[in-house]
Amino acid sequence: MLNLKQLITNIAFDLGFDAVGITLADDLPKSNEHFLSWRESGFAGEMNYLLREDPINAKPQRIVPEAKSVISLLVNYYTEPHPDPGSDFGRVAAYAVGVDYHKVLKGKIKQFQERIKKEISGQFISKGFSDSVPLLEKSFARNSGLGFFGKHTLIINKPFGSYFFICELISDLEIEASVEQTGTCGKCTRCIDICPTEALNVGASRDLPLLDARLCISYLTIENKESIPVELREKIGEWIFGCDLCQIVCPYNNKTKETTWEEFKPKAGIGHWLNLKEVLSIRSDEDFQSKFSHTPLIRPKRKGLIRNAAIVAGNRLSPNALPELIWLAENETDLIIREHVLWALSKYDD
Ligand code: B12
Ligand code: SF4
Ligand code: SF4
Repeated sequence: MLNLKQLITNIAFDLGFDAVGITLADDLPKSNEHFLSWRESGFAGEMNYLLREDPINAKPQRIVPEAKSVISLLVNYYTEPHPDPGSDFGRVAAYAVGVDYHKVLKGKIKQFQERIKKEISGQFISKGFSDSVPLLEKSFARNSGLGFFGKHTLIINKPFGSYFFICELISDLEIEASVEQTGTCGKCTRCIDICPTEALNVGASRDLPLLDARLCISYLTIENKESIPVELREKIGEWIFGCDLCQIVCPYNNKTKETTWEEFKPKAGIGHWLNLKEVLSIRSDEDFQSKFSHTPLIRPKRKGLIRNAAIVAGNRLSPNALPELIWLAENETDLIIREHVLWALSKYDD
């Protein structure tokens, strides 16, 4: 007869999850302290969901009061990037090339809950999610034996590298905990050195870096709803949505295999490169919704994505984007879009 841990592991693999690990649903006082000091330094920027007065991020029993365990699940999203099609295109981070993972994983975690219920022939209390609850998902994934913290602050798993999503099921099931995975970056500092905005160079020690989200291209192009500081615009380079530079240079990602999840492949979504002219010519929120609502690119809304496209067009001096930039400079009423469009046009004159 299978024990509960084996049973749950088998169900997870059967549903297509790439790795599974378990940890106790206890508070993490050290992580909590680290999190509080990180945000007190201002590094959380304007991400309100990280700024709540009474943070529960290191306290799973604040999410499920009866919780005994956290099951962490890993989903590989990596697909080989397509070669750069040239200066008329902007690059999309690998996690966003397919269908919106929030939607896909919500359904899959529900199936996971239902399968467990069926196989243990009984009820249990649980909450499952990915990136939608204020829990320190990386700390719990590490404690579940799914990997270790890299200096880019992401979790690295042997053999998957770091291109994966983390999901959790917090429940009242008592399950034997997994053994933590050992691993370290050693003397490597490639991610810190490649980061164009020095977002990983803000801590007291390069051995335990902190990330200043306000400098990270991922934050600037996705989470930030306002103007992008002028001094950072050129550093954004070709990235229209998110950034992968600190993962691209990481030796742990050298042997990463392509995802088996069809939903995360480029043909299921908008792919690795976006045509700048096409983005800049989206005239209404409805038009934007119909193009992007099935993808993670919905998050910055029309305003944010056009802002990003203007920056990339200015950085790459895209010939095809130029007429659209001129049209927007003459007709667009949104002040943030206008400001970035004028900045982009000034680059063509340099
Ligand atoms: C806010 C957020 C962001 C912010 C801030 C990122 C950050 N590093 O904190 C921004 C917008 C910049 C961002 C960017 C990205 N994100 Co994000 N993000 C989150 C989110 C919602 C919360 C993270 C958080 O609480 N940060 C606050 C800091 C203080 O917490 P922390 O990093 O966990 O801090 C702990 C460690 O520092 C730790 N620690 C302990 N020991 C050690 C040892 C070392 C060496 C280090 C460095 C740290 C460390 O102590 C802290 C407290 O526990 C999580 C989902 C979630 N709920 O966890 C996804 C999440 C972290 N993001 C994810 C992804 C995929 C990305 C991007 C790759 C997307 C992209 N391509 O553009 C980038 C990567 C940028 C980077 N280098 O981190 C994945 C990461 C998966 C993985 N392999 O680890 C997550 C887990 C989402 C998910 N469910 O899959 N993200
Ligand atoms: S995602 Fe890009 S900007 Fe953010 S820390 Fe990594 S390299 Fe720097
Ligand atoms: S690039 Fe080097 S320092 Fe950065 S996470 Fe990978 S191994 Fe660690």
